[in-house]
Amino acid sequence: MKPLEMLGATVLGLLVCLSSAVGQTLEPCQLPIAVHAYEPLVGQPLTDAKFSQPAEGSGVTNPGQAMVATFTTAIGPISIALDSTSAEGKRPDLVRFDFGGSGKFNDTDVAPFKAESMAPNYYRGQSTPVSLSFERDGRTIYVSPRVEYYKYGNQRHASLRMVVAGKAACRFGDQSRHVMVIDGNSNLRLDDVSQPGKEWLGVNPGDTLLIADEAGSLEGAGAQTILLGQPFMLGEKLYTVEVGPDGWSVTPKLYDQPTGMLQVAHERWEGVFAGRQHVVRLTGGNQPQPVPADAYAVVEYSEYPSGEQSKSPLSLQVEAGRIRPDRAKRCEVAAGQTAQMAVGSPLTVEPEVQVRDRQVTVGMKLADAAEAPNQVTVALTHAQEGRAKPPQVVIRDSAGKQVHSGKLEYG
Ligand SMILES: [Ca+2]
Repeated sequence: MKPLEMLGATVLGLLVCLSSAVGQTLEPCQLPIAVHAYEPLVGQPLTDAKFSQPAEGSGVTNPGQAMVATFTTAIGPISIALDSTSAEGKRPDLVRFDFGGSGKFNDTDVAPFKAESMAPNYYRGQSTPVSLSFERDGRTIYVSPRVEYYKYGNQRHASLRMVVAGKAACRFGDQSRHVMVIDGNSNLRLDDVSQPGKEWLGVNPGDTLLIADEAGSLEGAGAQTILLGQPFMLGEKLYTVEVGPDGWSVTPKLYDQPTGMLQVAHERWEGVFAGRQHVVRLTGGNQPQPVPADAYAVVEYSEYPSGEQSKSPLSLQVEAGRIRPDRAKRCEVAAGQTAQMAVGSPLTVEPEVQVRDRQVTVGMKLADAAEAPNQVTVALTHAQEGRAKPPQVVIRDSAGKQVHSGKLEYG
């Protein structure tokens, strides 16, 4: 699974609400939106760049040095040119975007490109965020593209990340809610449902669905951030949304597949759980939550202090390690039943001591309640400082006398 990605971009989408589950026809909407850094969403850049020299008359400034990279997206190819502002430039300092994928960069949008690391045989950098738009199939698509590029000897690698989102007002039974779909897999469509990993436990990320609270806020305590296709509760009923075949329209629906309840017995947590067919992203407390009937394994999980401790900067992170899906420990959620998933605290600490001659090495293995230390990595994380302070170790002899004390170091 990719590391959690922060999505930060100013985007605008067009999402049309066609009808509700109870048959009301809604006004189409087209709203400008700003997507702030929603955490933690699953996202991934396009990395399938095919490189080529710029064609004759392609519009680059520095045809001798410039390099064109073309990516495949669901709406056709998109090309970028790593170019420079001066015809004599030795390194790229400019990215040109060709959203039509024709390899022509005359009068196209540009973004500054900054070097992050340079050596005689090595170069790495990324573009500065800019807000751009282009026309496709009669629709204006707003993007904030980010390009990363490195060249090592003759090897090149480029990635392109473009976050687009669409927002709509939808009617769910007797409730009106704004919803927003965020393109979590950078393919410029908003209809991708996340799938469980096939080879390794994890998620092939799709798109993310945000449901605003009653006040219209997508960030308020009553707002929900889930994965597209996942059911969600509104006014005692389970709904989902379906995105139309054009990838840009959404229809609310009552969720009619078998569901059970998943309970995690902690007060503040969030997690992504992969079943055999479904993937869910849940944010919760002690209350059971509705999920499609399936057998779920933990992909990632964060737990936060609650009550008086809630301002503590420490949190507990659990991530699935490399394990085949058929060997993963799973929590079976049967239709109509509630299942308890053991995950997170309490942690167990297992010292690992190696003695070689007069040298003693002390290690520590952390495991969470899933009792599967071979399947997960567990970390205590400090909100500002990253990793929590390393633990102190005191070694005593059989009489209880302290013979050594020290601090463990992160390996
Ligand atoms: Ca998508």
